[in-house]
Amino acid sequence: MKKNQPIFVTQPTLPALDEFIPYLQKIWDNKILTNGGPFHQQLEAALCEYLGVKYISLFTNGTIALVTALQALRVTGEVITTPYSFVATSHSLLWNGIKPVFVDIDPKTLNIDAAKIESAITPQTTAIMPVHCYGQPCDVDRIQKIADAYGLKVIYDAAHAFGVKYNGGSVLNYGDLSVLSFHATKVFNTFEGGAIVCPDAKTKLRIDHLKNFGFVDEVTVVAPGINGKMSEINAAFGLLQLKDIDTAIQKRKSIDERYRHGLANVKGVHCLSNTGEGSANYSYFPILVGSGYKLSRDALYQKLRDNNIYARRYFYPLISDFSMYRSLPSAAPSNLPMASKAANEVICLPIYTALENDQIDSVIELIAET
Ligand code: T4K
Repeated sequence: MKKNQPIFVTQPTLPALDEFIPYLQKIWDNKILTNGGPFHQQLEAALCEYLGVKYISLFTNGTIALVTALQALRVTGEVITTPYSFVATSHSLLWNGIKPVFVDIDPKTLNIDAAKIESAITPQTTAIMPVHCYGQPCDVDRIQKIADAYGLKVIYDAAHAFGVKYNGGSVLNYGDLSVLSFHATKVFNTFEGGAIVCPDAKTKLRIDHLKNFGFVDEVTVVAPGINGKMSEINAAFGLLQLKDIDTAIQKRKSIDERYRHGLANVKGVHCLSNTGEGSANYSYFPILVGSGYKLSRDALYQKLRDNNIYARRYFYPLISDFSMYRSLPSAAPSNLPMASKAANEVICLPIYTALENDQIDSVIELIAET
């Protein structure tokens, strides 16, 4: 192990620098830097094929993609969502003048509890925004049934769900739209980046207009769009990354297995179960530190830090605990007991392709030692 080197919760997978040079050379040669250039188009096509989805629109990041997805479907009023996520999920609602309504999570998957959605629906509800947290698929069939029964849109925050399968197909094909993040900390990254996955050409066209200020042609603007375009340099990096994505996911799988094996007998530590073989992307390795463990969650978090291991408490605090959400009736901790418990128990352990076995073992040893 590289001594005294900090171990972060994640680190981007970077291809060899000289492999990127030919891509840069092409950008320099043709001088198209952004606005839907050739690499942008190639990456959209390559991702549709790799992910098994019909249409994809690339974005500058996942947050602008979420904001635009809501615009694309003209969502207003109230949207039912989870408090157990990164703030960008709910922030995208506030940026659209929409009121988030928080629903508690399922303690097994830490995703929105589909059984609790119906009782949160009001005449103002127009959509549901669930999150495939850590890449675990939501209860997509049940959520769709509820949406159909009440005429609601479903926009999945699929920031963690790159390449995740459900029932043999991409989980990104569920709901009206799915939104990906390609941030540096994600399984597949373009430095910064994101995308909206959509089922038909008409919706893609609307999304493409919205991410380009609403321009349809040189003189026609059809909507108050935003600048959400991915640049050529990010798209080129994505194309290069995609070549090795399967190897990267396999490496993550082996880290996941090593942690599970090493932590199996540690009292009070629970590893979340993965969904069926071949469907996970191993984007995070969350553990829940329960009352049966010898230290509090925060004491363990600090102990890891003291040993140069920068694990993270994703997702603590809950979104509903931040000042801009706290006064919403649905943000009351009594409405969100399972989410509150998870937020108080979770630690995401380091997982990334360059992590070495002795580094994983040192994390396990620190957690397991008595
Ligand atoms: N929805 C969900 C469910 C999300 O999780 C996210 C983003 C979004 C929507 C929004 O998507 P984007 O707009 O971001 O595309 C990170 C990421 O910034 C964020 O993308 C991610 N979720 C969130 C869960 O984590 P921080 O503030 O915790 O990241 P940071 O900078 O502390 O990085 C964590 C560790 O990663 C560092 O300790 C070291 C390592 N790192 C980080 C960066 C940025 C690197 O090694 N290299 C790097 O370039 O938010």
